[in-house]
Amino acid sequence: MQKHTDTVFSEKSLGQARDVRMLRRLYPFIHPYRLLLLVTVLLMICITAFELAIPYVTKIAIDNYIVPGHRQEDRQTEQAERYLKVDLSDPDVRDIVSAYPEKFRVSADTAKIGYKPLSELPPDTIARLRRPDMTGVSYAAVALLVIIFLNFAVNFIQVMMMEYIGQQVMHDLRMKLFSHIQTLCVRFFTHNPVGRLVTRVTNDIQNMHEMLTSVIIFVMKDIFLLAGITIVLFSIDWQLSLAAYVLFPFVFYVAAKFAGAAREAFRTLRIKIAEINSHFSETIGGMSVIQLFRQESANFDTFKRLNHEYFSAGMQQITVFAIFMPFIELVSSVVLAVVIFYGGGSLMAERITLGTLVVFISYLRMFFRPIRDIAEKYNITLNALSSAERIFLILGENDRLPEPASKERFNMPEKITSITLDHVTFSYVAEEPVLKDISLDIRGGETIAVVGPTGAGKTSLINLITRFYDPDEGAIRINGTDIRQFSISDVRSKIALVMQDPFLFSASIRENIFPDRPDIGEKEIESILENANCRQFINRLPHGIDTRLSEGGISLSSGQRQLISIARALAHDPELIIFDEATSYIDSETEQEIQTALMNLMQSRTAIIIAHRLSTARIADRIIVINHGRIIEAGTHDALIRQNGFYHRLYQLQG
Ligand code: TTP
Ligand code: MG
Repeated sequence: MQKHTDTVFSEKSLGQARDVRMLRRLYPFIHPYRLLLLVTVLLMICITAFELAIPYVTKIAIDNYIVPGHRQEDRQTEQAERYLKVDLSDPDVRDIVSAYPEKFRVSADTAKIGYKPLSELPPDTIARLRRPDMTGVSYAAVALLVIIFLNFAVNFIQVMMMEYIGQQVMHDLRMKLFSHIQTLCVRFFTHNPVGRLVTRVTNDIQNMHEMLTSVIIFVMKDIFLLAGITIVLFSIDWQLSLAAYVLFPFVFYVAAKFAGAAREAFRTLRIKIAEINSHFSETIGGMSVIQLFRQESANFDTFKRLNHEYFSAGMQQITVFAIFMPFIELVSSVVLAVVIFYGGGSLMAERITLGTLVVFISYLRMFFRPIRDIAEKYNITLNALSSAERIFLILGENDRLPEPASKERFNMPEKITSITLDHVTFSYVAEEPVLKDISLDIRGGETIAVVGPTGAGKTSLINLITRFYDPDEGAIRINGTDIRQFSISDVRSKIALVMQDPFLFSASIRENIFPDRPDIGEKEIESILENANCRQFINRLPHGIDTRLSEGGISLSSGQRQLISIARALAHDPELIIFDEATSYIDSETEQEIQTALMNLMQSRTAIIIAHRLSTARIADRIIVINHGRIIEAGTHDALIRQNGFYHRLYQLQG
């Protein structure tokens, strides 16, 4: 039998998230929404186009209407001077032109006037001459408004769709994770603390959601935007673009360095918070021990150290960002300065238009925003990737007991006639067997008591019969068939287990006793409660059987919890009863109640009773004494007493 390797999902073993592979594993969850996702990507391309259009419309407004330049035509005659061209088909314009003949140069159906003579005209005349430009500017303004409105609308739709996809994917992932965790075997849960698993299903999924909705799609948008800006700038003026982009290799170099440092800082932070978490949950779990042994201040010192380390790690991370952000700010200013210097020169040399300079400045401002954002998103991404890694580690976890293939599966017999343990050896940890070569035959209807000192392996024996674990060697047979050849669920359907420390759910007592029988009649309930000796104390509770138990059934004593657990077993009506007696102190009255309830439960059933009190053991047909994982004595109470061995000594000790 192979030994399972212990799978412990600690923080330290993680780290270099294999980013791309992680996304590939996420893909099956995105797959059902791929069409929707495609639409959001298309919408995002629209949004990018709108954002790119805004400065471009400004450029058109400036170059065509606000500062229209017609100068080449007059180059040969005089030094370069800018002219306004007016249309003579407009009668008002014709009147103005004839009023100032010395200022205009008329040719065919247009007239030109230099900006200098134009500025000497009365304002209302200027306004009249420039009316077509004014109209153009209005069109540009309307176009801008339309673009902005469309951008807003498309943005809204895109965000809604993206969020929808994100929520859906996380919803599915959470379901998958939950149902997967439910199938894992008990061994897995002894290795993985509750807190950690809870974090997987809640926090880690949330982290991935953030990445999905705010990173992937926005990073795509950023990339589109950066590419779009680059293309537009180079097509407008490649020389000025070159000047603007000269610093970029350097920016990318620094960004890569930053990424490395940020990842390192992030990893440390992650480890530290995990340490704080586990320390905290341990403190809460062991609060009574800590308080009893007055360990508060020592415990606090440990926390103080961890907290301080976390603080330092946080500061380190902040420092990395605090350097990167202003650095990008600085570079963007330098690039702007270069553009203003070089572009300003080009403008004065009339190599480029004012609109071109303005559009360069606006685009470059837009250009640096995504770069700065990418830094922020990098953080979210790192977070999400390590969350994803841990989620997929659990999803990849297959620590289950093997189930027989349906073809080879045996049908569970209606009646249990025998339970056989055949040379069973078992260990939780390799090379440290807790059960050694146990052989035992239990006939149907027989009551067996198992006694032995603490740690002898009694509970472990039960763990094998209920198939929480499989033996390393040997076999357990029901009616001669290895229980590994039945389906686990079939085996368990025949068994009721009253645990040493019964777990009750935070639901009403009714739901705890009859979890799968909501339509059970009052009469049957009465008889089960009566047989389980629960009637009395349940009647004393504020809402009787409908009293809700707080989490873990803390509001009941351990004796009462065992009684409820016996009622649960009775309601289940099993073939085989396994009863693990509570080790905690129970007053003799409750003990008596439990014992009679147990007798009722065992009637005409096969029963294995782990007895800590020899008075309980006495009710059995046969007593098995276990010590250090071996059966050392077996027989009836009287026979064992006569044998004068281990059992006899136990008996004397308990007086
Ligand atoms: P148990 O089988 O729990 O011993 P027990 O039930 O006889 O003891 P008690 O009377 O106190 O209830 O444990 C046997 C050994 O197996 C012991 O060394 C602890 C170890 N063990 C594990 O390692 N993992 C487990 O999940 C259990 C139940 C026990
Ligand atoms: Mg035990």
